[in-house]
Amino acid sequence: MTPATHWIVGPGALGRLIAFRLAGHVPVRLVGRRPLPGRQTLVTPEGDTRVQALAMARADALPPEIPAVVHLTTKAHGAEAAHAALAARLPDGVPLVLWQNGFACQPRLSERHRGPVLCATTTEGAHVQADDRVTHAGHGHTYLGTLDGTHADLATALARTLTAAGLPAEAVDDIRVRLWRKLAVNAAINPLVARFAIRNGQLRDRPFRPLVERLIAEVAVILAAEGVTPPGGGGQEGWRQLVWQVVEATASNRASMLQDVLAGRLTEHEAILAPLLAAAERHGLAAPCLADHLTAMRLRAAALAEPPAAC
Ligand code: KPL
Repeated sequence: MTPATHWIVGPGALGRLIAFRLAGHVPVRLVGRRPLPGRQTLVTPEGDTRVQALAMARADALPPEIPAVVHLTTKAHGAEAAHAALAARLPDGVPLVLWQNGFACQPRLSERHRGPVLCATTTEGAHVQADDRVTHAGHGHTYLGTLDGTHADLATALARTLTAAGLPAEAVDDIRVRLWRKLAVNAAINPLVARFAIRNGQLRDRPFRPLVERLIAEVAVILAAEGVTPPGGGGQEGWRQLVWQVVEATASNRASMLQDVLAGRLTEHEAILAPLLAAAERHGLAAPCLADHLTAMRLRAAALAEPPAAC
């Protein structure tokens, strides 16, 4: 890959982690709606502290350069607006990498963007500590590919660049399945922990365990109808094993959706639950537990959007 600038649009925890790691290898520019300090600190999973100057730009004041790649690292619900704000500025052919959870913006932006669109799914863990400080909480793995399996060379080159920068990555030809698998895990865990304000490990106990099992059962039937193979190829048992494995591995964590709720932010319910319910409807399947969670999360989102009552 030529060493032209990688734009990273969405300087949250993941965006800043990617920018920080890539910066020693390729030119990077962080693009956001508001200015952030140019000197950024990264706390590594090993507990080391690294300080680095990162080039920044405001989304409404972009420099006149043509990026080699645009990484979109906003939350899922911000991705399409962030892309729309940039699209007119980009010549045809600039590759876009979508780092969002769920399966909502990926098919839409793959249609709309005038260049190759890679989707990424990652288990890298990061959280923001301050405007100038991000913690890389745990090493993970990233898979990259286009939804239609094209542009394998581009995916391989980008995976190499990320790997060399300390973010192990692999080009795959089944990213659609991998995105749905992550979505399945998120759908079985996140709405419950967000609504009941519990850590992931508490799902193992009553009264939550049967609620997780019901969600897994609904997800398994929907994804079987969608032709998304469970991990290990093992039907509903494959989904159960995957979800409970993740609950175990993240037992002491507060899931991203709970963190969003606690911080008063919009959650990613539309990107995670709505695609499952749309698939259920396409296949004539009932999914009452998923529907109940989506309704509850939509009510919360509507309340967030309401102006405070005058008093
Ligand atoms: O990805 C996650 C999240 O926090 O969003 C896990 C911990 C796997 C739960 O779905």
